[in-house]
Amino acid sequence: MFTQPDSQSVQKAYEAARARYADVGVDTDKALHHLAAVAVSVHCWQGDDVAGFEVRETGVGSGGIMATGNYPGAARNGEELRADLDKAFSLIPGVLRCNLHAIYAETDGKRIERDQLQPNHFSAWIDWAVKHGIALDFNPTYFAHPMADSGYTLGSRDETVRQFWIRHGIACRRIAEAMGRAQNSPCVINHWVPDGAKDHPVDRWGPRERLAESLDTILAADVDRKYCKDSVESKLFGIGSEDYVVGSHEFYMGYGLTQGIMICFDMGHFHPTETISDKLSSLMTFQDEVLLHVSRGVRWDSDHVVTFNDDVKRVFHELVRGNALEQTHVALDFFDASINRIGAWVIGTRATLKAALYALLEPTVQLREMAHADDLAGKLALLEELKSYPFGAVWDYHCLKHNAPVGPAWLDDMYAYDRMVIRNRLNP
Ligand code: RNT
Ligand code: ZN
Repeated sequence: MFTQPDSQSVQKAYEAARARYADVGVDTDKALHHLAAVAVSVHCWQGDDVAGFEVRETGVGSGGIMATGNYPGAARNGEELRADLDKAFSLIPGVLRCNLHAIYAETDGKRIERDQLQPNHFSAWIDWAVKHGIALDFNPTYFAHPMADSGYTLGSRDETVRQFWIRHGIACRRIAEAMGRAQNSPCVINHWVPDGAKDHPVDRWGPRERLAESLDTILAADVDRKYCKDSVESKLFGIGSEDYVVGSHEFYMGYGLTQGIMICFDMGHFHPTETISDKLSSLMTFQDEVLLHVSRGVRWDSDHVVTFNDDVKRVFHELVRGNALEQTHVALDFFDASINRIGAWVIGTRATLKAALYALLEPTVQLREMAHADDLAGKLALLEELKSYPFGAVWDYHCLKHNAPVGPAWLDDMYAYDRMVIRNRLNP
């Protein structure tokens, strides 16, 4: 349906764009070189609506996150999910990482409790990743489990529950360490717990004390931090935790900064008019690295598919302006079950990379000089003019160079895969 432009015209458009950008002091080749080093961590859970492969009884609560929609053909096992990821990755330019959750363990049909998970339950993932040269990241799954049904895990008053989740956290750090060793680079492991209350908790203090204590125990386990890099993720509210979330932004800022643990900012986890772009320079005045969950909040939902919007652009502008892109781990976190899931991945990842490139094409030095000279109208005017610069030609060239489809040509791959693979999952 959509034809790919021929490479010569992509190349020619790029050359014209390169000249336009050079006029304002921007080196597009250099920007593309930087972009190629941004390895976005693509979340496996968009591929099956955060269901996972666990052998477990039905009727388990979601733990405050929920994918809505019923687009057919969600991946049902590791092979299908990896095949879907392969397809999506082939439609995205550049090097990517893959982000897994503990519920994606492959246990040969056996029921293995989460506190008993081991690196070998992820060997198919590790083999796949090594074969494709993809680094893995990891997440303990502290939700969607009978032990999380009270709404509390690491902050629970019930010692049996709390200890179970502590053991899970430690088991997951060992798995992350094994992944890190296999790929010879750190595996980022992000701890997010759903703990909180629907309405009027009388004790907001105890759960926070217990959460801090639980994290202390998990992080004290004997795991090599060269391979396992921990982060903690806050949230404002979730489904069923509207009034109170134990792991709030302030809680984890305090915890991460005092304990030397990385902070994860999820773009959908703040007040509707609050964005994370302004938080980066505040946090990074005190800490070198940060993890992003690139996402899009829409009303109550924090996990819509990422688009190339102002919020995401602002995040990358901040990182580029602060020279912090290299210290930033860029991960995606959205799940939409109402659209083709390969499409969701490709849309969101390409949008994120576009935002990174868009920021890298800014004449930051010049803008800063104008601002410092109090030429504020000039600064604003240049920012506005840049919006109609031939950014698309530079992006297209990047796709071409990395053997990814240029423009909407990737949709034909998505449709074909949908017809041949996804729809067939309904009548095996
Ligand atoms: C939940 C957090 C968390 C999850 C994933 C699945 O609100 O954003 O990051 O979305 O771990
Ligand atoms: Zn998140």
